Amino acid sequence: MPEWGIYRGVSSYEAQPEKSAAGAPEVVDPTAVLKAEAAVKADAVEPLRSLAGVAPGEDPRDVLRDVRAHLATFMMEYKFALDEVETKTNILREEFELANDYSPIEHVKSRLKSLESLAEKVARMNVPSDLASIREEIRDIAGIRVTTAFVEDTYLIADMLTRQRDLTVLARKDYIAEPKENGYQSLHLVVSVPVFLSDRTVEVPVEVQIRTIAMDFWASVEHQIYYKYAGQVPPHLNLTLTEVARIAAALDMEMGALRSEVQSLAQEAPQVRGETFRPDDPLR
Ligand code: 0O2
Repeated sequence: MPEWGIYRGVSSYEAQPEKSAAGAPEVVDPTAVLKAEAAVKADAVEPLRSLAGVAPGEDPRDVLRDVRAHLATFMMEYKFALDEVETKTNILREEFELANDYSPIEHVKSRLKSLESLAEKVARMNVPSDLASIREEIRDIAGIRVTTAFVEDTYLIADMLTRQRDLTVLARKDYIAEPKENGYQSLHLVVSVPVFLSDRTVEVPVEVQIRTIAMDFWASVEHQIYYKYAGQVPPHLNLTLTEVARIAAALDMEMGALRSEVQSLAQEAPQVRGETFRPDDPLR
């Protein structure tokens, strides 16, 4: 059994793996994609045939074409799901901007996991080598990250999204209420979104990460350091990162308190708003 594989012929969640003539599911080792690609490029098909797991008589170029087609279908559904959730966040953002000239959403970024990163995660998590298991167990193939200015806006966005009837919340992890040991803070949701294709509707999971600009700044620097040291970050840098996370959390708290104070001042003395606090002010 290869480390991870795709069943040839599977193109939807419901589809069952095609059976080979012998009755066993026909599995293609996805590493064969890379190896067959190398073989095709190097024009050295014969020596690499067994390495690539290509049966005698089978041309690696055909295997490559076949595997690529199925992976493309697999990833396409995630791309469409990502488009759906991205559209939903953009609608919220634009609606807020039109109505208030202010949006709780600062930035929206989305990404599809690369094949390499997916293969690494499948191997690390020991996920069985079929697409159905990968779909079931890896739920961040499609990911969207929303950044906000204030902590309370992270919850506001999460509520507005999860109230939408076509989204189903599959998981929620609140690393803001309970930060990770290293200081990581973020609100994570896994939502399932229906994707309407020409011949079927599929429910596709999308991971949504919502966090403040300060939390996002910390996470992106920590991510770079983590990768630079391949996970073996020197202890003194880890200590500094934890300390900086504490400072970022304190900044978020201070900014939140400042906004609350300004809001209550504006309510108590609406005349103050004339010049200083416009109704479209983010501190409103
Ligand atoms: P990438 O490159 O963003 O795709 P799992 O999703 O199964 O790996 P878990 O613990 O169930 O693991 O998911 P969790 O805790 O919700 O975290 C998933 C994602 O959150 C990670 O995805 C990161 O994007 C982010 N994340 C979690 N912890 C940290 C952290 O300590 N530092 C930073 N910078 N980001 C974090 P990937 O797949 O690891 O990476």
